[in-house]
Amino acid sequence: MDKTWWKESVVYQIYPRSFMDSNGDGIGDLQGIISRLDYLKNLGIDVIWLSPVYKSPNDDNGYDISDYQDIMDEFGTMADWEELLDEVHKRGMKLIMDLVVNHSSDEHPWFAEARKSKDNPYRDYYIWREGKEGKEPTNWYSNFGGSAWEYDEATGEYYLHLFSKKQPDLNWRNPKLRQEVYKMMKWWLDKGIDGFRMDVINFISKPDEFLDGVPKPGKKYASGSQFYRNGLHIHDYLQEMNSEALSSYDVMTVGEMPGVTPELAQDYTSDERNELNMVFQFEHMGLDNGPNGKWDLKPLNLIDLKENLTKWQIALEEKGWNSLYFNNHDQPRAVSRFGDDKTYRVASAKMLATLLHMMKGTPYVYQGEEIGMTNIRFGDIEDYRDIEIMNFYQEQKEEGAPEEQIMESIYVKGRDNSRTPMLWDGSPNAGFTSGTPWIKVNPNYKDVNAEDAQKDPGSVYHYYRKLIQLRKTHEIIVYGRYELLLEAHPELFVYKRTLNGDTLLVICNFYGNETEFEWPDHLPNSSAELLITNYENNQSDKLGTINLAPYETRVYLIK
Ligand code: TEU
Ligand code: CA
Repeated sequence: MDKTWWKESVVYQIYPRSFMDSNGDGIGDLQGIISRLDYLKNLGIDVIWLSPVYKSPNDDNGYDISDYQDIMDEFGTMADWEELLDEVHKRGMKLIMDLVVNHSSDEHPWFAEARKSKDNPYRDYYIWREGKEGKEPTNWYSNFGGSAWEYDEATGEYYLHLFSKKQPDLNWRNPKLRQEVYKMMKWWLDKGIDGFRMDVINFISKPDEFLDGVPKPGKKYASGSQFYRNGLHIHDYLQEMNSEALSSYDVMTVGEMPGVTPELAQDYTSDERNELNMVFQFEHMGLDNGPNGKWDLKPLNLIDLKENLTKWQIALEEKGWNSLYFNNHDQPRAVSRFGDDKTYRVASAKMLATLLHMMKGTPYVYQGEEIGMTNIRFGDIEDYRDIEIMNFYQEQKEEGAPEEQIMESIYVKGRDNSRTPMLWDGSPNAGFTSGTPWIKVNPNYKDVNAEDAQKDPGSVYHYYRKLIQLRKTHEIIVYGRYELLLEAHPELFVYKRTLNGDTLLVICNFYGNETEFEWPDHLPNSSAELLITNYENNQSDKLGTINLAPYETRVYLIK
């Protein structure tokens, strides 16, 4: 397997709206990001992934783009962006941009043209169908609730939108559209960016024929995902994109792919196919979903997590490459979700970080994860901002669901959990803004903030720093072969990595109970060096039976 910079990197995701506000309007911006670059450099970050900063009416916080080649006014200007790229590069870091081309905004000039008439030259940039017996062309639901089709008066046809109705899906069957996208990509690549994260990129290939899905009992709409996820021409489009736009640049690509399987991921990411470098898979993010999807709450079973992550580690061992994440702007905070954000916030955040960063793949850190930021519980639905949350709330109300049940789902799974402002210090609004933030700040900012974390050697921040450093000094962390141990153990997640005769042993107590770990017979313990742990003074008891404290984690290097 080839060695490359993006395999050895740690990526940090910035959600610009919530990262740092420089001018007091309550909205994070590019100058704010620039002012915090030293913080990221000190953390050891190699690559920054910037969630969308393009012109957008912000129906979905920038994932609805009205101009792919300009900057959102609230975030600054193109000159600010150029300065950001420059400052990132000056510090020896790289910058990757979000590419959102499954859909545009309905305010994009292409769509404004397309909806004018059936024979408009841009009509075919989008997906239009006639109604079926006075109803939508298919019964598909949109990922944000309601129908995936919107009727457009002017021409009497429906357009497809897999997300909000302000996010019409682009028609990838149209070669003109594809060329526009590649041209736009090259325009950014020529500015010197270092790659793309591609939004729902495995949704771009739509079926030949639009057929109904099967609704769950009592529901009007059905999922159409079997028809558009990993669709018929997806590999052709990605290979074309690669040869037309990406292949002449040394950049990294990661495709966001709900519904991707390990087998498909091999195809998407294997070197010889020239598609993408990595994908974001979603299987591990669905392990705490009940049968009715993300809002249907179910506790995580550790055995499922071990089985799932191991399956991915093994599938992409020879072919392809994993991306490793527990957090992003669409997911609740991992420490609240899989750890204990009350009694063991610090210990469990460190354990989860260890579990992830010692696996084989490129780790992604989402802003605030490195200080152990937690979920929020706003009492009033008015304090939430996310379109997915708002639509869910309204739909549930209409169906007569009890308020407490709706709010509980939002508390546990809502996307705004990860979108509250970055907690920089203990001053009002946590140092994020001098004005009124666009979404409320997590009230725990006096206990959880970057300034205090940087001063405290025992903080989650310093632990991430160390994990990132270890990756740079031990090749085994990047390239070692993965193997799960104790697969049936109900409380421990233990695995090893091996490279050139060395072994890395990763021990994670996943719960808040003490438990024992027996040193495996096949591993010599005489030469075991403790590389990192979240508890003090436990080097001495490495032989034989190890007593693990709540959420304790240890990583040993055995030569
Ligand atoms: O998310 C894709 C996606 O599948 C989402 O529906 C995700 O599963 C959901 O937010 C979790 O409930 C991407 C972006 O990451 C997201 O922020 C956008 O809203 C979405 O695409 C549309 O662009
Ligand atoms: Ca601002």
